[in-house]
Amino acid sequence: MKSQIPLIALLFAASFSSLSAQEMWPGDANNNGIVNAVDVLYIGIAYGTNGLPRDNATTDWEAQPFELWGQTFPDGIDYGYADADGDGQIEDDDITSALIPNFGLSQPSTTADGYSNAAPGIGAPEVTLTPSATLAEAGATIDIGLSLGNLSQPLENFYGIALAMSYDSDLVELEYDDLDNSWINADGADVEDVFVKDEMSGLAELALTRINQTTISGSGQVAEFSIIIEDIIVGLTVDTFRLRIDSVLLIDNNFKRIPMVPDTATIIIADDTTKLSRVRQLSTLPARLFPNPASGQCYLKLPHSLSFLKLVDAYGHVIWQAPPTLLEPTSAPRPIPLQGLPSGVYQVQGGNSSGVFSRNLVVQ
Ligand SMILES: [Ca+2]
Ligand SMILES: [Ca+2]
Repeated sequence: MKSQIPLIALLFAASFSSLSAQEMWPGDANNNGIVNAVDVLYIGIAYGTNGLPRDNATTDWEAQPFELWGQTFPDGIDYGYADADGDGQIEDDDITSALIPNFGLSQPSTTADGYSNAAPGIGAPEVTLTPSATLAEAGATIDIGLSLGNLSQPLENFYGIALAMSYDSDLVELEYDDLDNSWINADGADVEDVFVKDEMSGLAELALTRINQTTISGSGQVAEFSIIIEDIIVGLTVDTFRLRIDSVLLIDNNFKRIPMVPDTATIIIADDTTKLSRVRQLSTLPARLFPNPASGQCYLKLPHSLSFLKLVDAYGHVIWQAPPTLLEPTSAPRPIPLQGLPSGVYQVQGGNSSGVFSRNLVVQ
């Protein structure tokens, strides 16, 4: 019986505190228990609004009593939750001095953020990741453009977007490049952007929001990521990097959620592209080599454009590389010079962004 007394006191204290005061946690603008990119959208919607400052306000991650502002988001959340620094105004400081320092922090109990992904093929607008190359050697830097909508399906009434992403952080260094000007601020409006990554978990979030309560329509690139491929891929000669948008939340200025189709960027990384031929699932290009065996010269028949074409000896040494003119798409056989080569088994290797091939060639 003794143990029941503290339990009752605890329950009483808990219910008393929830009845007597509203509490907010700095940065958790939608009061769902966690600080993330979605909270930036709430600050964007309420941006510029004034209300009651908090007494003894701090941006530390702790519950703080506050008085309701009386103005609410469409889901009923009071604007006072968005005043992360407690100065009585929703503005940039709420992002820089509270939301970003507290990003990722949570309470034991959280509720869903209402991300709104659409399935492909149902006509929803798309968020697209476009890498500058899909096949790269270690050490390279590749840009990955982030686009919203496209020319055939522009976005109507853009106000803000939050993205939760995952990536292979053991393979690359991921950076975010803000585009000062894109279609989402083509009218000169200000845009707040927040990018946060966690290299340990390989999770990253991005929020972009207008802050003047008006929308804009359009399509195209709005941001750019760059990845720097690490030099060492231990124990592997080829690997696959993916940057995947797991969750997307696109809103208009009334916080109407517009479902979007997410995307994944895939880049094949090799410490040496000549070794790509050893990966069976990539050998998809229908290349034909003739004559074989050959002497003096042989031909490759493959209509696709190529990003590389080379002749490799049995030790993996590159004997010959095709000049750019030989990489263009053609229905004609591409000549491969073999003059002066010792007899033996060689490999003809080539590839483009959609695949690679490797064919054994016997030189007589
Ligand atoms: Ca939140
Ligand atoms: Ca504030």
